[in-house]
Order: sequence, then C-alpha cells, then structure tokens
Amino acid sequence: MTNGTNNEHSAQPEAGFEVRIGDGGELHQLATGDADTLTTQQGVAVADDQNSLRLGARGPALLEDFHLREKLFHFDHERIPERVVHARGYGVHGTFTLTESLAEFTMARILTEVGEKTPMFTRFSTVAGSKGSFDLARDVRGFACKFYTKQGNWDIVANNIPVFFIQDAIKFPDLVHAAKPAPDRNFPQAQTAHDNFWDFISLTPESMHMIMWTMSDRAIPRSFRFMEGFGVHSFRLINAEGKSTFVKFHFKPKLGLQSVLWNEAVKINGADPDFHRRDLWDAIDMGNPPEWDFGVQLFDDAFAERFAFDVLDPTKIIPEEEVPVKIIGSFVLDGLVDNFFAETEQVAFCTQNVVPGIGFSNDPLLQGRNFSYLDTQLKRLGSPNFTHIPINQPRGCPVHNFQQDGHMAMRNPKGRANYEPNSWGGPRENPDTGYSHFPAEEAGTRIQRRPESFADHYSQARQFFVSQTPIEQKHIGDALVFELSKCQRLDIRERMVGHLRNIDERLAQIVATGLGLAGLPPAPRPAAPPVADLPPSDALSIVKRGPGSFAGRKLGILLSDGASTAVVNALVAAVESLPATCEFITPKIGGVTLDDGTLAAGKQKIDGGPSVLYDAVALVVSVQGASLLARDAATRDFVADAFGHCKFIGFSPEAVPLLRKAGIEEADMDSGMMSLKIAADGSAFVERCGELRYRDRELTLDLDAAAFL
Ligand code: HDE
Repeated sequence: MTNGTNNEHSAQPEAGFEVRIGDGGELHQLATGDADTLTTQQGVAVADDQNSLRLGARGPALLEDFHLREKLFHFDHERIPERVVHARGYGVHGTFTLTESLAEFTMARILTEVGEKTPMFTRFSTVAGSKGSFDLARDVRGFACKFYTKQGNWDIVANNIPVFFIQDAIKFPDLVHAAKPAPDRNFPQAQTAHDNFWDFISLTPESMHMIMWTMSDRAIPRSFRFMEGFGVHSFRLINAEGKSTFVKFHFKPKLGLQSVLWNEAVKINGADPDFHRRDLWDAIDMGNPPEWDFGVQLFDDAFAERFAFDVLDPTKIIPEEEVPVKIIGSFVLDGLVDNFFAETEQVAFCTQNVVPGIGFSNDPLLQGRNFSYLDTQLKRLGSPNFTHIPINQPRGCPVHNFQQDGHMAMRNPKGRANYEPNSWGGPRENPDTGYSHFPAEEAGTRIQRRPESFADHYSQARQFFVSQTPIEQKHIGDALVFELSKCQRLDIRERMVGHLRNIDERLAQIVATGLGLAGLPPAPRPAAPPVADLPPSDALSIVKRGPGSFAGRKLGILLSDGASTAVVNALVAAVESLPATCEFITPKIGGVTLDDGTLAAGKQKIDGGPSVLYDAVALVVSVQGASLLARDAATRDFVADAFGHCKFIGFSPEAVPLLRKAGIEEADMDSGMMSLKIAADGSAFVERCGELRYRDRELTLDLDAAAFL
C-alpha cells in the first residue's frame, strides 16, 4: 500500500487494488487474473460496470445484482468521523537523522546512534476548522510526527506554537467547544472571531500567553515549510543509569520563518483554499523537500527549582536565552503519500507512544492527552486494531503480543497460547530492554487544585509582546481588534481589553481605540503578582529571524506579449539557482510570445493567479502589453495587492502605466520596487527579494501604524 519515502515511489501509482493480508506483512494483489480486470471485493471479474441488472432495459433494478449492491454499500461507508480537532491536515513521509548523540541523557536509540536514519511521517493541520475548511485560517498549526524507531513508534504530537491555552486537560472540551462553530447556528467555520471563543478566553486568564501567540503572525504561516514545531510539554529523557533529565523538543525550519499578512490570508483562502497543502506537495514533487533542525532544551531538577515558572506548566516557555536549543539532528520531509485516506487520514498519533529512554513529566495537560489520543482513535478508526493499519504499524522492530481479535483484526497470532505466562512458548517480557517508567518519587494529598506556581498568567504574555518588532506588534493589535470586532457582546470585548492592560497598557489602549470603546475597562486583578519585567527574547520574533534569502519561495512573473526574453531568462535563472520557484502569469493560459519570438506558456491565467499566491512579483511587459493589461481589473488587483502586501516588485520600465492604473504613483515608488531594464537587474532583484517583504511600506500605508512606532 505505502511506505514511500521518495518521489519516484509516489509518482508511479500502482494499477489495481492492493490489500495487506496474513501476518507476514507482505502485499498481495487482490485481483483475480490479470491486474487490469475489474473485480468485485470477492475477486470475481466484473463484466459490466456501466449498467445495473434490470428487468428489461427500462424496468426496475434487481436485488440480485451483487456488484451493484456491494459497490453502493462500500460507497455508503467510505467516510469515517473527522478528527474532533485538527480535522484538516496534510501528511508526508520523511527521514530523521541524528547528528549528535544524547547517550549521556537517554537510552532511546534514535537519539544515541549518530548517523542512523529513522523513517517518519508528519501530519500538519489546522485546529478548529473541519476537514474541508480552508488552509489559511488564523489558527494554531499541528505538527505531529511519528518516528518509526528500532525500539517502536515514538510520536511527538507537536504544534507550531510552544505554549497552550489551558493548564489542565479537564478544560480541553470547553476550549474546543468554544472555538468551534456555535452549536445553535453552526458558524463561523474555522475561525475564532466570535463571541463563544472570546467569552471563554476572557474568562480564562491562563490563556493570555497563548493568545499573544495566536494573534501574532505565527497563526497565519506562509507555508508549513516555514514553521517551527514545539513539543510544548516538558518530557523526560532517561539514561542507562536510570537518571532523568527534562527535555523540550523543538523543530526549526532550515528555510527560516515566514508568515502572510491577514489581508493576504483572507484573499488566499478564496484564490486557493488548498494553499498550504499544494505548497508542500509541489515542493516535494519538484525535488525541493523541506528540512528542519531537531533541537532539545535539556534541564535538570535544579534548573526546574530556580526557574521563575513551573516547568510543568504548558502555558509557559523556557526562553532560549536561558536554556539554549541544542541541535542534535535534522529531518527531511521528502515523500508524498500514495493515498490520502490510507495514510494522512488513518494515521493515529498518540502522545503515549514513547520508547525506552523517553518519559513523561507530570504536566497535567500531557497526562490528560495520554488518555485522549488513544481513546479518540477508537472512535475515528473504529477498532483497537488501528495499529494494524500500515501507516500505524511499527517499521523498525517486530510486534509480538497476545492482544488479539476485535473488529478488523489483520494480524492474528498462530498457535495455542494467547496468554502470558504460558508453557507453550511465545514472547516474554524483558526487564533489560523493555520500557520501564521513570520511578519518580511522588507524595501528596489527593486534591483538585492548581499549584501556586502556575498562577502568573501575564508575565510571559508580556515578554512575548515586547519581543516583537513594531510591525509584528501592530499585527497583534490588528488581529485583536479584528477578532473582538466580530464579538457582538460588548462585555466580552471589554473583559478582553481588561486582560490586555495586564500585558501591555499601550496594546490595551490601541485595541480599545480600534474597537471604539468609550474608555479603558478595568484590568482584572492577577492571581499572582507578575515576576519582574522579563527581558525581550529575539527567538520569539519571526522578523528578527528572517531567512535573508529567497530560497524555497515563489516569484510570480506577470508577462505580456513582447516582454523582454533577456529579463525573463535572468529572473528564472536567478530563482532556480537558489533554489526557488517561479510561475508565469499570462493574460491567456496558452501563454505569450516574448520579444525574441519564444513562446512562454502560462502557469496561471491572470484571474487564477492573483499576486497573493506569490512571495514577490515581477511585471515584465511590453508597451502595448502594459496598456492592454492596465484595462483589466484582475491585473490591476494583482499589482495593487502586491504593493499593499509589501511585496518586492520588479517592473520593466514599460510597466509604469500599469503601475499608475493600479494606484502606484511616482511618489509611492519606494526601495521595495526595482526597475528591470536589463538582464543583470533580474538577479539583483531576486537577491533583494531575500528580505521577503519591504516592511517599511506597511508603516506608510496603514492609518493605525503610527501608534506602534
Ligand atoms: Fe491535541 N488532540 N489535545 N494537542 N492534537 C488531537 O487526537 C487533546 C494539545 C495536537 O495530525 C486529537 O488523533 C487534548 C496540545 C495535534 O492526527 C485529540 C489536549 C498540543 C493533533 C486531542 C490537547 C496538541 C491533535 C484529535 C489537552 C500541542 C493532530 C484527533 C489536554 C503539543 C494529530 C487525534 C494528527 C489532535 C486531544 C492539547 C497537538 C482529541 C485532550 C497541547 C498536532 O485526541
């Protein structure tokens, strides 16, 4: 069925239908006879797949037609429940390689054998939207990884944000209910801009740190390829002597971080609701697979004692300045799935999936997750045998146990013994190599109470805010104003602004002004006095960690007939050398004829390729082309949006009338705009695009920007 980890494998779909049977794990063709003959599920060759059996050509259908009945029966049952959260996701295969051994800290072989390659599967997702929702929702992104290690499957069910909304699993159903569409009207879909969400949040101060992250540009990533991943909780590493070290897991994209603007996100969702999945598919398909560094923050009990916050509290980070992220390996995601349902839909991530040498902390959210993920697979996949589905089967080691039977059992033990201990033989426990739980000393009173050490909800929220560049702070303010403007109840808006006062007075004031509140509502009294003003951390800003190269990005080249071949070729060569990609956008999809007579085929017709789909744009047109295109509304939008979204714009001198028609006058020409007169300008322009956006432009375009400067 699949275990493809390279493009060749997935680029060549197998004819026919395969099923995994027996306990050997080998694949068998189900078809009788040759693979080209259509058969029923029973392997019987089908003679007519166009007409059902009827009593006369115009008569009633006959129940006897087993092929018709089987086909409809199977179709009727094709859907399984979508995930209760993270329903919309996209999975790909990859490989993890260790570059630095953690043998001092753990027995987990995947973290000790330098150079060893471990196959993995990653599923990216949005949280709130249903399976068919759009990709560029303002939302947290899931970044779940399953590592098929030689000691069993290890899952890091990560997000692209290092903290969470709540501190206790008991609040998860409430959080998700509040975020999802309201139960009476069933809207809004895939967005938190509504009363229920902000009602819950404004009544849950522990969510404030997470809110700063979700209102930041992190929640509208440009691509899965430009996102960080975080295991969030403190886990344990356990070494051969049984010593435990705390660990937090980090994934850092080699291409750097990048997000879109909110106005872009809104338009991308219309232009291409599959923007993120298409981006990942294309990158892998074209042979530019994304890679991440795999890092750990390691700390001991002594650090946990002296750290200003509780390392068990999932609403807190440990700043990288305090405990640096040590890079110990990397992974590349280079394998497309053969079948979306079989792999992406059926993959079952469980936080409880750990291997010897890796353990849990007492983080109450993690403890709750360890129950929830296993439980939810039964609902979704319908049987405790979901581990028999190929995507969930361990690959690096055998599986031997006496768990058997149940719906859809595919791996059935042979022989008489199905219990342990027994006198017939079979697998036995092994205290030397088996998983042993870390013997933490625990004592206490049975109690339902949050620890005092979890009580400071504002200090790190403030630290996140002050760590952002002015433009990023502005985006947080804009996002809050937008989201709260969609709440109908004034008291909810006010309660939220009250919380913001405990984070940053200026932010609260700006949001209050943006909402048109009469004054500043009172700030709630914090449950604990905030720790001293925390220092800004550069690691928290996307802009401060920009890539500086256009590698992995996409240039949109708008062409007309008669455009300069020399400039076009120079742009394409510069982009491909990075490597990055480019697409020609042409008035007709058939393409244009360049000034030397070459035909340049369009990848997008102008209406289907708005500039929001590109990281930067170049307008390479002739005099006549510019005047024709200037009369076209979609082309004017293309140019105006590229300018409004602070993109770098390269333009041939002939394009100036088009710029004017799109509202860009001489006085608006800034250093984000570059003239493309000769071929050399093409490579200089692509070099300039490395900054990704000409951010200064936003400060001049936005009425509210001044407040953040
Ligand atoms: Fe999840 N979460 N979660 N979550 N989560 C699920 O499991 C849950 C949390 C995350 O691509 C569900 O298989 C509880 C934190 C990802 O298949 C469910 C709590 C983080 C995915 C579930 C949390 C995550 C899920 C739904 C609080 C970041 C997608 C379907 C105690 C570290 C996995 C499923 C995929 C999915 C429960 C909080 C990440 C219901 C109870 C914190 C990436 O089991």
